[in-house]
Amino acid sequence: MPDDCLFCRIVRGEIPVLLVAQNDHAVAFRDINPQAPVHVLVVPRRHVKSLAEAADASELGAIALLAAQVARQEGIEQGGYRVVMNTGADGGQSVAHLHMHLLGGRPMSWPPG
Ligand code: DGP
Repeated sequence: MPDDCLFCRIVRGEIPVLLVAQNDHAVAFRDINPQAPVHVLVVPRRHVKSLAEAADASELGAIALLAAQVARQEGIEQGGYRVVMNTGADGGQSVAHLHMHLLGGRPMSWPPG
């Protein structure tokens, strides 16, 4: 739990966010720079740098299930949505604390940029 990790600080409540949901393993809050009508980040409470360093299947499962719960809460389950885990430099990861993007509320294109 590095003192200077942005998402650790958010998990500890040191930086205000629009909280959407939480469980024992993960916290969901609105992205500061939304790329879709619904854009929520789901992060583990525990510091994990990225998916490449993840080793706890129940923690990863909790993140994915919280994203699905938020999709239901936000009313985008029926229309569909996208989850993304940018990982490392080529993956476009800018915050070094594992996070899942939940994006929805509009049609998504493929391939991503
Ligand atoms: P990524 O590029 O995949 O590492 O995504 C990081 C996301 O984090 C990016 O979409 C913007 C978001 N973000 C960065 N700083 C903050 C912040 O202080 N608050 C919130 N709510 N989101 C942030």
